[in-house]
Amino acid sequence: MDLAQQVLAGDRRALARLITHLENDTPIGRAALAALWPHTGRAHVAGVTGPSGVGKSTLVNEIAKHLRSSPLSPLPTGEARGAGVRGEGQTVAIVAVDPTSPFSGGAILGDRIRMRDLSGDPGVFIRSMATRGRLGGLARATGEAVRALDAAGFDLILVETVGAGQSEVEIARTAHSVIVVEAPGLGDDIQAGKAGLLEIADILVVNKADQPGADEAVRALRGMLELGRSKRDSDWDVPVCRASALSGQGIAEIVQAVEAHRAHLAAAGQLAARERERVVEEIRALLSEALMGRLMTRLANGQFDAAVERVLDRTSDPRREVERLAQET
Ligand SMILES: Nc1nc2c(ncn2[C@@H]2O[C@H](COP(=O)(O)OP(=O)(O)O)[C@@H](O)[C@H]2O)c(=O)[nH]1
Ligand SMILES: [Mg+2]
Repeated sequence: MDLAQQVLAGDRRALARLITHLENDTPIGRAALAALWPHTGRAHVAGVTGPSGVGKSTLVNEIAKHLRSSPLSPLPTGEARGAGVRGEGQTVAIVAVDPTSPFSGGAILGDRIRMRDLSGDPGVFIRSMATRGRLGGLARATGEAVRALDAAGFDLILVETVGAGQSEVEIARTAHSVIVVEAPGLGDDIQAGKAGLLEIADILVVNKADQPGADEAVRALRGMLELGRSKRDSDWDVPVCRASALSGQGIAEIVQAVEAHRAHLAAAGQLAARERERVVEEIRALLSEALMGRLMTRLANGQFDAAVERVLDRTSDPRREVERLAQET
């Protein structure tokens, strides 16, 4: 059996290996993903984003636990899914995109410890994506890992990203449902508003509701929503949920909100629209990576560096140099 067949057969170690191949963009990874492509498009993908420390990892952990213990949830599409992942409850994959260096690794280690109580359950798969150099590559690798998990038959894929920086907002945006998490006491302003996260939110969560200031945070978010900050889908009323992930409170409501959002997307024909948006983003990202790669290999030795020097010594400007470089190849 090749890697793709192993993944389809429910082999978790093969799945982990495949994701490493996708991270490193190897020919084996590319071939396996191509073979898996016809099996993708069935999972529901939920992005979980927000500032660092608001409790996103704790929350996704609790959501997974909740789904594993509630077998009658309506989220699955009903078709027979990939072999080997059927169990009680829905199957859940968690992809944590961590912006910290793979060498500092602190947050990843913390996540591993927190998620330990889910390990051993074959219906849950947890993966931290390492940032190797450029964020553009990370967005591609994350998108591809999500497709691999989709083909492997997971019903729900939760993608955790820190909501800072354009690339990470992009990763979150390619989900079917975007959950933006806030916590009280992060300062006077709602962080999500500043980071442009409210615009992409389908569901808002004020986590750490056990801490003072939760009511104010909920009120502030509602106020911002009334000002029309969420324009992505005018037919969907963005719910503001309160949660205390540490104690598991409010998790059921969040799961219900995701299910309601999925049902809304399906009824409104929006699932197909979002799937199209995802594919557009995927092709766009791959195309720019491919074109950039091709351009860089075609440039004569030193041409790029010479352009940098000309811009630095002010005899030229960046745009002029880009036009020149693009023309010369
Ligand atoms: N008081 C309180 N602390 C929480 C809650 N949820 C998470 N935390 C804590 O907040 C810290 C950051 O949580 P984490 O899930 O790593 O946040 P992330 O950076 O958004 O993924 C950890 O120490 C958690 O134990 C909550 O509901 N209430
Ligand atoms: Mg985290």
